[in-house]
Amino acid sequence: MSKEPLVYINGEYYPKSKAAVSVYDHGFLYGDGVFEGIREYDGIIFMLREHIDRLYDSAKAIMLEIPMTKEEIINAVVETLRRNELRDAYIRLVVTRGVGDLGLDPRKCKNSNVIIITEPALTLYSKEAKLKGISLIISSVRRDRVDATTHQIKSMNYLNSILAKLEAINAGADDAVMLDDRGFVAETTSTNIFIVKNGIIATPPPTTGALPGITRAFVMRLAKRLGYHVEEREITPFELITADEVFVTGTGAEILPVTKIAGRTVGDGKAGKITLRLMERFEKECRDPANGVKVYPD
Ligand code: PXG
Repeated sequence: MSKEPLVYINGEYYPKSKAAVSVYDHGFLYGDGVFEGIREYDGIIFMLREHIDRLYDSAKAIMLEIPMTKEEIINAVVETLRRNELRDAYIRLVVTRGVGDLGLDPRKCKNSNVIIITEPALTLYSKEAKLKGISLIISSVRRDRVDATTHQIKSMNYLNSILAKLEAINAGADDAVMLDDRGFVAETTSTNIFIVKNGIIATPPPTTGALPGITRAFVMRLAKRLGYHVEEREITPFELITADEVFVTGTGAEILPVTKIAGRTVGDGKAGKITLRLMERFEKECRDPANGVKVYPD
């Protein structure tokens, strides 16, 4: 039998089958907690510091104290990967409010729980599937407002996204675009979205309630370095449907072309030129030690 993966919980390592938190944890009872999804490519944890910064920002927004320094968390992520001997992994870092009573008062939760799960990286999409692109519906479920449970906070409450995902599944599409409460494009259920029109790249701002994605920020910088004009601005559903190219970005998805939106074919129905160029560059950049934290010494 192959060795069971180890899961980090509050400084201890537990075999996967024994890794558990209490049913009184407010993360379970109320979705009261924050998380990050992170990728390791060839022994490099891509953009780890940026993910940790965002974790602390999310925690600050919900007044959740993380009982470790950023450096301690980085070391714990590195150690978990080493113990599991992983070079290409998906990392789920979760901080929950911890055990409380059945009321929702967070003051009853004295100790937050810090959990690090690492798994071999799944290839979500084959190369052909990636090039074929994905189909999106435009969901009737609006992204939560910035003055409510905005996705600027990467919290454990994903029902807003899950409702839209269910709608996509029921419609036979791969995923759903979510609009903000004014009707502007925000993002998909778990990726940021970009359009290309006449060679100019645009993506919606976080004021739509979209998560300020780490991949999004990286791709914006990369595109600028390659000489493209990149705008962060409001995008209407009309602009989305009539774009030359559309692609989504995320830790799991990386960069994925979108070839169908709400039944309309995007561009010529294939991955666009600029999208392909960014995908190609991204594949190299995510393995560059300059863009992450090394897990193993040379
Ligand atoms: N928007 C939302 C709502 C997200 O949850 C992104 C955008 C992309 O952000 P990053 O920082 O990953 O570029 C996310 C990502 C997964 C997965 O398996 C990803 C997320 C949540 C759950 C699963 O890719 N968040």
